Amino acid sequence: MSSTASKISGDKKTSSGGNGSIRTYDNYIDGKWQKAEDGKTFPSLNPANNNEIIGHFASSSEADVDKAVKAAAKAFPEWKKTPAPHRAEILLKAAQLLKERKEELATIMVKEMGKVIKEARGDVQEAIDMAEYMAGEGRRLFGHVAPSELREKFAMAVRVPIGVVGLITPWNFPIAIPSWKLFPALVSGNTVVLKPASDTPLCALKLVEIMIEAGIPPGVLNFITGPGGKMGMALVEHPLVKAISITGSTEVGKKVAGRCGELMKRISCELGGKNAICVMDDGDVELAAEGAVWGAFGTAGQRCTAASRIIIHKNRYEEFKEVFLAKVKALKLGSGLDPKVGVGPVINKSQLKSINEYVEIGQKEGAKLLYGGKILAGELESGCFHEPTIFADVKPNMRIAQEEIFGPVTALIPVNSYAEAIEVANGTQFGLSLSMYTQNVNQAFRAMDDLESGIVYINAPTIGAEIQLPFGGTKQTGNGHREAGITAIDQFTEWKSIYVDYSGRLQRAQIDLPAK
Ligand code: UN1
Repeated sequence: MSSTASKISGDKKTSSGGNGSIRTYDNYIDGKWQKAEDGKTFPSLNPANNNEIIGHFASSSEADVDKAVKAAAKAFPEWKKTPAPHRAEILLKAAQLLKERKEELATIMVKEMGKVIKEARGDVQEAIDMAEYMAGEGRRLFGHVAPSELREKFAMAVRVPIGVVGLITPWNFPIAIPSWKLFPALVSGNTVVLKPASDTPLCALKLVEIMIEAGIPPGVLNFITGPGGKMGMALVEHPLVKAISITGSTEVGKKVAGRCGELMKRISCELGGKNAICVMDDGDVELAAEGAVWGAFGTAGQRCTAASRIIIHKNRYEEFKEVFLAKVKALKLGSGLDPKVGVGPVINKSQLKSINEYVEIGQKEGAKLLYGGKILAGELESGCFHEPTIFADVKPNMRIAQEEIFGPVTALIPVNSYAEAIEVANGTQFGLSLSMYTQNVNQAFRAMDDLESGIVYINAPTIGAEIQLPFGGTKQTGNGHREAGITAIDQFTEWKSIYVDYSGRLQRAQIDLPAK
């Protein structure tokens, strides 16, 4: 499949801000790079140094959303008819290109999003994995065949695409999460309007460039940048958009889901988490502390699955605290491009402020600030750096143990028993990822039953999901859908049940019963 689309995004401009040349990037609609209708742009900043502008991006409005959706609707009939194995070839080619550009993309990601370089490589790798997995789906997309209750009648159920789907993606996994939505949506035969987070438009744009190079036909993938709330709702409201998939905050997700409910549109939400690691009295404390550092402070705690609570059996509490604290003290904070750095900046100044407000809230609630708590001043002040922060002696009902902070802050909660650990772990409005460290096989299996979350880890932290398994959560974390794995296809397909009667006579189901 070939596309006549331009592979180069946007145009070049020279800034007057002393940063050298800063590019302006456009929307990609109907196979063409184009400016927002009203010509407005917004900057994307480097979170490690807000004086550095990564690029300027189209600040789109409803008119651009409308154009993108119409282009996707126009492209849908042909894309739907394109055999799935051919659709999949584009994903396989995209996987190849992602592999070739892994280092380049990871470096862009560190500059635009802030995560440390190793993790940025992992983010790109996750998109490669997803592209390869979903390319395989092109030769599966299994439906089912069931026996008919009547003779000479064939019964089957097949998957069909939904139509134009709107994908609203977050900044914390700025290539991986768009890929979780984009690849299954495309291989299933939908056409797409992708609206990435305003903090990380360049990462998503780079993925779009790869899709163009891989041969995605005009109109099948449209890309628009701009203010989240307004454009997100314009996508939801547009009558030609048939489904929305969103990853974001619970507050925004509920609003979008509510409106989709009224409009009878398919909606899949992946929202907040308040994930916990439980360390039991028979747990390996050294291993658990190592896992907790990674779970709580990886991606500066900005994962939906971040371990923002660590629930510890009282018999191991002091020991865990000591080992954990020593490891956290050894973490280096700084630019993610420095390979020695373990914790990078958080995404922007407003997140930085909101994270730091939780430090105050925790102290007012009576939790003990064991370590960190401050926004970095001095040399790193132009960036958004927050110290890794540990609260000790936290009570399960405190706000810092109930609300999603989305930053490098974790709460140590002592408990008296396995039963109490489970009660505390399950005792929030969320249900994304829960983990338990125990050496007791019976207790491990019991925990797999008892932990109420979409993802459970045993002897591993709350992060580290692989793309071939469903990803998502229970309770207020989502609305029952799952991303990744085979379940991703469910988000983006409708079932069509088909009966073929080749008997040549009228046969009536439920009525023409076999003679007794
Ligand atoms: C997220 O938590 O926001 O499971 C996504 C992980 C990654 C994806 C995380 N594979 O840690």
